[in-house]
Amino acid sequence: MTTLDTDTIAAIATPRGNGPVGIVRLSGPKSLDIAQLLTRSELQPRYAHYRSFFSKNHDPIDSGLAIYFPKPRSFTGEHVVEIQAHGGHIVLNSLLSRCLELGARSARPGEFSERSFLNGKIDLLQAEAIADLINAETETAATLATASLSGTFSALVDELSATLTELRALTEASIDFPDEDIDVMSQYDVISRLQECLKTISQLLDTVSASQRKTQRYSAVLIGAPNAGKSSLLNALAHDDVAIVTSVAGTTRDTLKHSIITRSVAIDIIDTAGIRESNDFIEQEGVRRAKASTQTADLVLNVVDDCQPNHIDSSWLPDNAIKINIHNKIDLSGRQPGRFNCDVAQPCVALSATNNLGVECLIDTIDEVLLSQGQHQSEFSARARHIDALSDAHRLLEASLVRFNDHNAAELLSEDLKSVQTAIDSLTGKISSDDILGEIFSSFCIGK
Ligand SMILES: Nc1nc2c(ncn2[C@@H]2O[C@H](COP(=O)(O)OP(=O)(O)OP(=O)(O)O)[C@@H](O)[C@H]2O)c(=O)[nH]1
Ligand SMILES: [Mg+2]
Repeated sequence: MTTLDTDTIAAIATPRGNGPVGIVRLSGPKSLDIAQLLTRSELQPRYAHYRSFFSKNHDPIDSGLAIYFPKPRSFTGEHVVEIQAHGGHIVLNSLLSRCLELGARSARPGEFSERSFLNGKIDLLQAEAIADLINAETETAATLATASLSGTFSALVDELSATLTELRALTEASIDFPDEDIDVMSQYDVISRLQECLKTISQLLDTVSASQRKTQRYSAVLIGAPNAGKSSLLNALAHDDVAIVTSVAGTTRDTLKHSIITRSVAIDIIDTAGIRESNDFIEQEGVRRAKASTQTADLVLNVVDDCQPNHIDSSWLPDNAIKINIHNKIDLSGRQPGRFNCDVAQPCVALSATNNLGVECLIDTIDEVLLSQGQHQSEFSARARHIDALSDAHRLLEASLVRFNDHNAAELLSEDLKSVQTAIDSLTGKISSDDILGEIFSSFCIGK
């Protein structure tokens, strides 16, 4: 991977399938030539030309807009042309094939963003934010990705990196001029400022972890006695008839997963077999699977029939399980839909799955319970890679301060600070191996 890549790349930049408009994007030195041959006309910079697009045999493939963005003021920093045509896959594939015939090559997934990064148009955090914005499943995830894309996260990281550069320089100065009258380290408060950096990294770690929690996909498992209405509730949450519902106790055997999007989170809801003692081997296996699924779930939705609230023995639940108690069938019991206090530690929601009463309140409660897990404010989108890099930086800086305290050796501190800065700079990609870059960009979609 290199910034000197001189290939011209092309890809369909709009989703697969048929739509009113589709875009083929070109980037690289031959983009303009290719587009001019395709349109058999001259293209002015930044002007939307309405043109016909021609095949090798001079037959029109389609007509639409061609826009030329000369380098460096383009998304990739290279010459870019966007061809907007009708969005049928035959048309777009014909246009792409023609661009390839004229000298472009097919872009790899994420290659446009990769070039944008390599040409210094965006940093790695912003490149990742583009992928996060495209893949956002909730409004929260999209808002956080937009903040990252605008550079909020990058600015904090760059500020931290600049401070570390300054403190490294001061540490080096104290090694180079040991006999000077002034003690550089104490005159410039190097150690206390490094302690401030440690605090900043720790706060950033909290923010990033909170962001990751907000954008992760959660799982919630429905448990309860047979016939409590677990499968009916899954169907109500899914707005679809995904699970079999009957009045026979023990209907559900397999665990059944369905994904829903609440206002703020994407969540897999897992329906399970009703918990009871049984001699039926198949039902026993269902109960075993129901219990096992609570071990990895983020949330337990404990469903009881409000007419006969026989709570199951739940001593097997993980100690730290986060639980919402759901009283179902209130159309029969007469209880009002919504939150009520049956236990201060766990929210209780009264609802009727089959009459769709109180289900919205349950969704709000799920959001509230899952999102209240993080005390810290999230401001931008974050990935495991960011948490790893910040954790590394924190660990290394903490250790280097301890070492300096023990040995008072500026040489050692200077070396240590180099590693801290490498970890911090890996976030924005100032220092990144080709392997890491390859891994990040290959997870993007083609055409981005
Ligand atoms: N009146 C009323 N009936 C309900 C409600 N929810 C579920 N039921 C009925 O209760 C019975 C059992 O519902 P299910 O959703 O299959 O219960 P389950 O907990 O999945 O049962 P198992 O799969 O056997 O563990 C069915 O006859 C449903 O129609 C409700 O809110 N009101
Ligand atoms: Mg069921």
